[in-house]
Amino acid sequence: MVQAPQKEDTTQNKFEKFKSEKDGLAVREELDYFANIGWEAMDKTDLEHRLKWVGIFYRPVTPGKFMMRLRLPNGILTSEQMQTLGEVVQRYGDDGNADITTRQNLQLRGVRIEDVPDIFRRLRAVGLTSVQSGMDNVRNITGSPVAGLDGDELIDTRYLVQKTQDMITNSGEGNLEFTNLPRKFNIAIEGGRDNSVHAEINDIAYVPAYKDGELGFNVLVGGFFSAKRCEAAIPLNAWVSANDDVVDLSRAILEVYRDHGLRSNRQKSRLMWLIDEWGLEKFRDAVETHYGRPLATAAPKDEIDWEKRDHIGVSKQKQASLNLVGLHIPIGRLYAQDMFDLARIAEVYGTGEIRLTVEQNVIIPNIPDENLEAFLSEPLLEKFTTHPEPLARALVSCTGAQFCNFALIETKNRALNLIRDLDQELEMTQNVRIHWTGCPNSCGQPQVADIGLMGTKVRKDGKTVEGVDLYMGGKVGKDAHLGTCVQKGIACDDLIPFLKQILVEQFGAKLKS
Ligand code: SRM
Ligand code: SF4
Repeated sequence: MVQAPQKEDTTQNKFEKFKSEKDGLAVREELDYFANIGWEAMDKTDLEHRLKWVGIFYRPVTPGKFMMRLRLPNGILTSEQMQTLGEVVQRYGDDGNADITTRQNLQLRGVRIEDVPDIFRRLRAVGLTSVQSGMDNVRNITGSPVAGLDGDELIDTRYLVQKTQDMITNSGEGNLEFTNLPRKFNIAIEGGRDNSVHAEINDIAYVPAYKDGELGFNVLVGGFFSAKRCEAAIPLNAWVSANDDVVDLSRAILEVYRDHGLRSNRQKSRLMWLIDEWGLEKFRDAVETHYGRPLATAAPKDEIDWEKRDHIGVSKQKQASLNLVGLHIPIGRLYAQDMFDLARIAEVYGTGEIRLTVEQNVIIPNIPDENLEAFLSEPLLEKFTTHPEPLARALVSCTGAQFCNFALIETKNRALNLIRDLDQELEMTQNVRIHWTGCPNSCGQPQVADIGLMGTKVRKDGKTVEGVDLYMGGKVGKDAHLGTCVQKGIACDDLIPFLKQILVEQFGAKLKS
C-alpha cells in the first residue's frame, strides 16, 4: 500500500512530528507485544496517541482501562455483533459499559490492553472494526437511521456509507492512504427529508437533490466544531449521482485535504481553514482535478424539507406489515445485560438488526404487526421506553468528566438527574432538545440544540465550581442553523431554577400543580 505523500513543513507541531516518525496505524502490528508488556511499559506516544488509530483510547481518568471506539456505518449492527460487544464489556464487571455516541456509533469502556488482540479477533469474526476511528482519521460515517425502512426516504444510503467507509479503511483492514490527515474529518450521507444526520456540522455532507430530473446529492463542505471556532458547512456548488460517484468525490476531497490541508497549527487544521485560505473556487478546482472528470454544479435546491424526527416509539415501515420501534436509551449508556437484551429482542421479534441514532438512542426494525404487542410488553422496555418523559426524550450528552480528561464538568449523570427533576416539575407543551457537552470541543453538539449547555468553570461564593455556558437557537432538520452562546458562566448548582425559568418563559412549559 502507498504511504500518503507528506507536505513539506518546517514548523511541525508535536502531532505532525510523531506522525511522520511513525504512522499511527503501525501499532496495528504491535498489539500482541503491547498485550505482553502491559500498558505501563508502553512508549508514551503509542499509548496516548497512536493506539487511537486502531480505535483504542487511553483514558488518563481511568488508567489501564481503555475505551474502544467502533465504526458502525449508518449506525447499523446485528444482534450477533451486539451480543459479542456485550460479552466484551461483561468481562470488565462494574467498569464495563458502552456508550452510544453522537455519531450513531458505540464506544466500549473498561477494556484492558492485554485483551485487545483477542477482542480484535472476536470483532473481526463478526465483521466489526474499530480502525481509524480516532485522531487524524475519518470518523464514523453517518446516515439516516431509517435508511431502507422509511416510506418517504429519497435515497437509501446504506450501500454508499459502507462503500465510502471501505474506501477509507481498506474494508476495515486499515488504509495508509488516509491515516495521516491534518486533523479529524467527518462525513455524513443523508438520504431522507429530515436531515437526520446534522449535515451542516460535517466536513463533507451529501444531501438529496434533484438535478435535471435525476435524484442525487448536493455537496456541502467544511462544517465543524472546535474550541476556537464553529462553522456550518457551505455548498461546494457540486452535485453527484447517487452511486459510486459519492465514493469517488469523497476520495477526491480527502486527497486534497490530506495533501494541502494546513498542518502547522492544529487549531487551524480542519477542512474549513483550507477553504478559507484558498477560496471556494480554487478548492473546488483542486477537488475536480482529483475527481478526474467535470463536477456538475449544484442543483438549485435540496430536498431537506421536513422537521427532524427522533424515531422514538412505533412507526410503520415502507415494507408492508413491518414496524420499527425507537427505544429511548437515557444518555446513550448501555451495560452488558442491556446489550444482551437488545440483541435478544431484535432477534426474537425482528430480523436481528439494531440501529443507533445520533440522539444516542436505539431502533429495532422489521417487527411484524403480529409481534408488536409482545415486543412492547418486554420488560426491557420499562428501562428503554417508547414513551419517555418529554425532556428526557430529547436529552443528549457527551462523555464528560467520568471518563474524558478534557472535561471541565461531569455531564451524563448530572444531565440525567437534572432532567428527571425538571420532567417531574414541568408540563411540556412542545419538544425541547437539551444537549450537554463537557468542554468547548462540543462533542455533545450544544450548537444544534434548543438549549445547549457547555461545561466551564465559574466562581461562586469565592470558590471555583462546575458551571455551563448557555447556547440557544440551534435549529435542526429543514433550514438547520447553529445556535450561539447567549449567557456565560452559570453554576451547575443554580441550573434547575435557571432552566425552569427558560422553559416556562421561552418554551411554554407549565409548572405541574
Ligand atoms: Fe469528540 C475529542 C468523545 C463526537 C469534537 N471526543 C474527543 C475525545 C476523543 C477526547 C479524548 O481523547 O478524551 C472524546 C473521548 C471521550 C470518551 O472517553 O468518550 C470525544 N466525541 C466524543 C463522543 C463519544 C461524544 C459522545 O458522548 O457521543 C462522540 C464520538 C463520535 C464517534 O462515534 O466518533 C464525539 N466530537 C464529536 C462531535 C460531534 C459530531 O461529530 O457530530 C464533535 C463536533 C463536530 C466536529 O468534530 O466538527 C466532536 N471531539 C471533538 C473535538 C474538537 C475537534 C476540533 O476540530 O478541534 C475533540 C478534540 C480534538 O479532536 O482535538 C474531540
Ligand atoms: Fe470530552 Fe469535551 Fe468531548 Fe465532552 S466535549 S467528550 S468533555 S472532549
